[in-house]
Amino acid sequence: MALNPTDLYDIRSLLSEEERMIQDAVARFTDEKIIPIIGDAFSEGRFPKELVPEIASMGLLGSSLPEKYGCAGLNSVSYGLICQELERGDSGIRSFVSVQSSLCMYPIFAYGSEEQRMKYLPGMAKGEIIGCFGLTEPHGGSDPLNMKTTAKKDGDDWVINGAKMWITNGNLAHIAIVWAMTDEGIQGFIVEKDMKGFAAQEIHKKMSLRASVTSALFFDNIRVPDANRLPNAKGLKGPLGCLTQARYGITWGPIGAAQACLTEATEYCKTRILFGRPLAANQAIQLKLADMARRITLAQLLSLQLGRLKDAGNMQPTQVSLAKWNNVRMALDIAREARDILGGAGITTEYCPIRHALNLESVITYEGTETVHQLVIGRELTGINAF
Ligand code: TGC
Ligand code: FAD
Repeated sequence: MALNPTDLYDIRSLLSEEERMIQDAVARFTDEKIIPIIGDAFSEGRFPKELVPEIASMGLLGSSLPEKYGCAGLNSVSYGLICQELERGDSGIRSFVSVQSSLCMYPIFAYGSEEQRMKYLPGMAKGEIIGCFGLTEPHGGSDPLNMKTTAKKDGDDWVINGAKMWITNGNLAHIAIVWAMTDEGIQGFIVEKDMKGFAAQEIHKKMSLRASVTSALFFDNIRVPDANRLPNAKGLKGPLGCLTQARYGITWGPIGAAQACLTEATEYCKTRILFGRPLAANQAIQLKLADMARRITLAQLLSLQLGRLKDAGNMQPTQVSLAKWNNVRMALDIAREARDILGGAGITTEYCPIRHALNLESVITYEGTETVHQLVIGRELTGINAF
């Protein structure tokens, strides 16, 4: 029986029937709705907002949260498969879903009051309320404890001042989860875009994640009622807990990007005739394709085991760091290699590798840079904090 080139170890056989159905549904959506438009959207620097209603109606927003809040109540492996299939289309679409689900809906669910959950989550699941997550600041994202944005209590309100940088969905968002330093350490606030003193400014000239909105946020004496403070998050572990959820999904996403690049490079070199034979008949090319398949297989096994650990309630942040580092590095290397195999044709968005390679330059930086994740593992091994 012929093996599936993008699933050489038949990882699919380890999935439940429900997980396979979800993967197939999202794969169809990617093939039919994302892939036909994404090259142009990327070239135009446009987030394809028209896809949001269908993404929402498929239950892909906050998919792991309970049905009580209008969500699909899926397990973590299903969320991972959603990320994988969406990122096979484009990292920007997966980013939209990651931010909405893991960085905005998750903190409201995990740290919010029941009133906050009922107020925001059903609308967010429907895609009617879009969120963004403001942690990174202009002076250095790797060290979020050095936060300059402040929230000062004033009567029943909080007054927030400061700025955030590189915020996905910033100009699309109706609400922002804003992390600010208070007298009791870092706390999270649900800031609504209509609150006086809030401004979002889109960041242009990006060469990466062009089909995604990235913004700077500014807070000028915004008055936020105490009812909009997340009551159950104090200290850096509040935002880091959200990052663990998002980083988990990001371990899966780049597998999809790498699969798309392997598929495109393989098809191309089977029909490209050079020196009287298909490019694919050269050992040097086959070695590259084989290496891609090997690295994709290892990444698939890492993410699946991580997902099973997460569903069993046993996943540790260091394990997420290892998979985020490995899988994004794997995909970035594969996208660059696939681009090379396509020769000159590889530099246009007619083919996917350059778009994926450029996108993965962001993915390797956001949600903790590669170095940050390496240092997390180093600290786990040695017990010495080298940050
Ligand atoms: P440390 O002071 O040791 O820890 C503080 C508290 O947090 C706990 N903790 C975690 N909890 C959950 N998940 C994690 N990953 C956690 N890591 C630490 C820790 O146990 C402690 O709890 P407690 O009870 O003792 O207070 O902080 P640290 O030394 O671990 O942090 C250092 C470092 C560098 C790892 C951290 O600052 C870091 O991760 N920096 C990178 C920042 C980052 O990733 N920013 C991402 C911004 S959001 C984004 O990029 C979105 S892109 C989305 C998209 O478009 O898809
Ligand atoms: P810096 O922290 O300044 O790091 C610069 C370099 O120094 C990196 O190579 C880093 O690895 C290295 N470095 C840092 N510390 C050390 C050390 N101790 N030892 C050795 N090397 C070190 N943030 C949000 O809050 N919300 C979002 O929605 C969001 N979306 C994003 C979307 C995009 C497209 C991008 C590019 C970024 C996004 N970010 C977001 C920000 C992202 O999380 C940060 O870019 C990231 O955390 C790195 O921060 P920085 O860019 O300030 O780099």
